[in-house]
Amino acid sequence: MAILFPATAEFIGALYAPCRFEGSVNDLEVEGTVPTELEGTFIQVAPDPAYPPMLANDIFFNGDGAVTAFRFSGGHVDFQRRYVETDRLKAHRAARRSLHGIYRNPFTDDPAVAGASATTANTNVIAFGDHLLALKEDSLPVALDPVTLETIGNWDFAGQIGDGPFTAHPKRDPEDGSLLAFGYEARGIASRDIVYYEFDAIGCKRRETWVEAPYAGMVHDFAVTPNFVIFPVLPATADLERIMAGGRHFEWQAELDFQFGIMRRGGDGSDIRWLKAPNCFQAHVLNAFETGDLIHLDMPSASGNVFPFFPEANGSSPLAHELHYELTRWTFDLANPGEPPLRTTLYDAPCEFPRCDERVVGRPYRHAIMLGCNMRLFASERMGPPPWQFFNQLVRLDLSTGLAESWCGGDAECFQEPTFVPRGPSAAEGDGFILALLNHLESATTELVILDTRDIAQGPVATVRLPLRLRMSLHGSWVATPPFPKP
Ligand code: V55
Ligand code: FE
Repeated sequence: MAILFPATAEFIGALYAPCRFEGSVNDLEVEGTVPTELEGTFIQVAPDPAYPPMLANDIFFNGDGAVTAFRFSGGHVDFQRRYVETDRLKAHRAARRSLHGIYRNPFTDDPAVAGASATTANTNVIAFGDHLLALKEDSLPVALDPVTLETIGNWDFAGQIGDGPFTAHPKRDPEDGSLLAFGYEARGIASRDIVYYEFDAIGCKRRETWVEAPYAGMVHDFAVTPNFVIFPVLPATADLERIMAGGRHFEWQAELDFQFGIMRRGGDGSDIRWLKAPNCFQAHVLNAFETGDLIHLDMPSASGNVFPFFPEANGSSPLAHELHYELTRWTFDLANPGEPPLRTTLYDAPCEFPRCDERVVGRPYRHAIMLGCNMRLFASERMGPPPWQFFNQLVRLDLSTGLAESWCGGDAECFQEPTFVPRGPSAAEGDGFILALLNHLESATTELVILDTRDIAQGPVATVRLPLRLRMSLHGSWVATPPFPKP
């Protein structure tokens, strides 16, 4: 019996063919010189389906989480990759096949896994307390051993939170190391409930606040400032009847406003205020900050749906080139609560995977890094149209001047999310290094490039070669040594 992944766009090519490798490779090849300031681990996670889909096809967001760690020491880099052994993956391995149907629809799953945790743990991985936490927004985090990457299990913060959803984009408060997070659809599939959590630096829950969103839209990321949190609710909505009938979890609503929920961190949630913006697509938060009565929120935005796998009810979704993309600043005036947010453009070109220096989360700040896409730099005459989620530019934007510097990875290459590492504990904001995986579409190889923020246009100061290709991933972070030793 043949056992094959489908030859659909979701499973082929240098970005999307499953990788499925687990293991380690010590002392990777290095071109150039790895800065010795880099002492620590770059961790990230990719959706990487371990088994062909149970149904005919599947979307990128539904793959099993595979965590990669690059351990840096003394100019050397070791590589380690391991699947998160979720309850879902364990069940698939026992059956030697997938038992789950479509994305976040338990009504399409094999009855053998009914009621079990279905997390794929595939969206982000962070260090918190004694563990790494692999995150998927519909489920609890999954705790991993930081040294071996072995899976410990679903993580409810030692019983302090219920078995519910938990965002893949929690924030660390740079002031005290506390972890701020939330879950949406928090009282069941398609519910409008959002739960907000704060944990202190050692994981003791200090707040749990419940609010209701105006509609059951996706809330992929959020923003925090010293006094407020903001929930951006996307007009991609869940509907229980549709899901129970075996339909998609999310459907794009082209007539629905985008909504921002602004809530005081210290309150009971009753002060939450919902502000509308015209229909648009925004998933990731670069940063947010307060100045007096104003709150500023910076997010890449697109003029319409960028998730073709969550189309409108009639099945349609715009083509990528039909949309306008930019980095947007939304300014909310707390002194004029009736006013719609003021919209300004910070960078007028396609951009995604925005990151700031994590030491300025929630504070006034100056530097952004992100991925861009410039199709004039892409060899479409050789390559044809690029695959979904294609980024050939690394961009560093100075928000104080509006000036952007960039480096293009090549005429047929795609970056994965960049991560910023400060040059040292007392480095100025944004001064340090950028780490990013770079996939070469023609040779189907992957490298880890390291750029110096003082001159990114010159290209990498070091290129770390890998003896295997890595699948397109989502998010990750830098964990400085100490705390985690080398295996
Ligand atoms: C996103 C990714 C997800 C998901 C929901 O990028 C939203 C947005 C990788 O999974 O489940
Ligand atoms: Fe994300």
